[in-house]
Amino acid sequence: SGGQIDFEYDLVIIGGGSGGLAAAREASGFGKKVALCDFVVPSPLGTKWGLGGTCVNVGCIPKKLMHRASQIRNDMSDALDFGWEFNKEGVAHNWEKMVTQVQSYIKSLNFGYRKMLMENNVKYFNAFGSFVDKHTLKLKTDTTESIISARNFIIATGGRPKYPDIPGAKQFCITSDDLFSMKHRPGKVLVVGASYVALECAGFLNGLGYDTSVMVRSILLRGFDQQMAEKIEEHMISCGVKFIKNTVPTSFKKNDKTGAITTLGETNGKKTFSGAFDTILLAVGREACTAKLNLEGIGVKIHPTSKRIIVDEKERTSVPTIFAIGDVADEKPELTPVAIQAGKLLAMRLYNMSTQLMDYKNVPTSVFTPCEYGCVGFTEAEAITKHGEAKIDVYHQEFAYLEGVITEKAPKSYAKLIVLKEEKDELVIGAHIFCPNAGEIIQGFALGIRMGAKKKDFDDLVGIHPTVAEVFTTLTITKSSGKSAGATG
Ligand code: FAD
Ligand code: NA7
Repeated sequence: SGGQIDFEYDLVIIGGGSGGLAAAREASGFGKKVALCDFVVPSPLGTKWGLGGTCVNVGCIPKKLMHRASQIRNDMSDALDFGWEFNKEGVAHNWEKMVTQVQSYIKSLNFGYRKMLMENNVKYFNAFGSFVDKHTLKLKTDTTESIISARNFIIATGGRPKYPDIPGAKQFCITSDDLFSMKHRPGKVLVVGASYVALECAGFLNGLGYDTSVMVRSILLRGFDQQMAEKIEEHMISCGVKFIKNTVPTSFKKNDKTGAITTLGETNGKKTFSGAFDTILLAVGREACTAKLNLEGIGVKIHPTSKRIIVDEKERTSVPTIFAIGDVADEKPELTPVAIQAGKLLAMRLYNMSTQLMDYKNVPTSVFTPCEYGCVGFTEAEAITKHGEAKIDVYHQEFAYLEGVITEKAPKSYAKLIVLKEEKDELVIGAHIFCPNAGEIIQGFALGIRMGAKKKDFDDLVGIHPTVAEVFTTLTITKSSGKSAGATG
């Protein structure tokens, strides 16, 4: 009727990760006929996993659990300072046991997502999707091929680790896709790259007792506040992580007798590095999964260099019936809660007459290095670029948190608030904290900043004593005053 074509599904979602699963659940809740396909192409070394996408299988979840595993080592050393008595020599870590425990939890999550789709009447295909035309998708498994049609599609295919074009890279090196299920102990490790993924993995590997070096091409944590990145580096060095700066790898060669991988590296075209490692973890960025979807064939535009899908504020691609969310969408923060929120709001706009757009501003985030870093809003450099140096100020303080004062190895913590001076009571446009559990702390303050909190609101807020978070209620020293913000002890 009315010239409407019948499609098998109202909505088909390509990719069963954070964003795809959230959109599927929400859309089916509005009584729509929904299908979702998810397929994990094995890593070059053959690693694969179940339903749930990057976060669940090879991202946030195993990463955070291994971060915790490594922190327990610090807790044990702190324990001695707090009067616990045990034989330190008798303490050892069993990598295989940790991996088994983490992987068995992941399996339970994979099962939970299968169940969730079933309970919500979402048809699940364990198949790789690619477009035939704007309304038709080809589904391919290792042995079968089929076709389904839908009125609308959401592309939520995420990304996968990049490999540098260097001899031996794909043959001998692992990425985060392989690390969390690796059956044997890592041994002596080289991490290549300085993104948060690189630093988090280096942090927990070192914490678990493995000799760990990080090869850095330029700066640490591009895109993050650079003063905070320096604090992370300083603390990681104090924990024993080695940094090989201004160096890129040029080749990886495996010694078949010893199993060691010899790595050569160079600085400005000159050979400057040679070292042998048991494990080389490449963490040089991620590549959006757009190449095999036949996007050019149906007119969905991707960004020429990032290869990510260009979307408007409604997550609409250049083909108006096709949407893209999560890591595959261009210029969006690559974070699980961002993908989930975008998927949920998109389904509500499609099927529940909502007009609410995803707000990509003031998304808090945390870097789970040995001492964590949490932030929301502008970095100092971004604030200066956007508003000019004269209009901003920074309240800051270095501090020793109470739990660390009687232990030997506590990191020096640091907090800062970036404010717009011209606004009455000074609008807070960025909050940064480097301390244990920074992620837990910044989450709550992000609400304040989203709601337009002023510096005066932070000052009027009564702290909880003694906590780390209370530092945000007592900041009085500005950078412009030139006064020292060093810890007073
Ligand atoms: P994904 O979760 O990647 O899901 C995409 C799915 O689509 C995958 O299952 C993929 O196999 C599948 N797929 C791809 N192409 C096709 C196709 N053609 N057909 C069928 N299926 C296909 N974020 C945080 O918020 N906090 C963290 O602490 C954090 N830590 C991370 C640590 C690591 C090591 C990594 C790598 C990432 C981390 N992230 C973290 C980022 C987070 O994992 C991603 O932002 C999030 O998973 C993106 O969700 P998505 O739905 O866009 O894609
Ligand atoms: P990013 O942010 O893309 O960073 C990749 C890192 O790897 C970065 O440190 C790069 O150094 C480094 N890199 C890239 N190519 C090479 C080569 N060939 N050799 C050595 N080092 C290299 O990483 P992610 O994709 O993991 O992060 C995704 C998002 O998370 C991103 O949007 C961030 O905002 C947070 P560089 O700084 O370019 O010199």
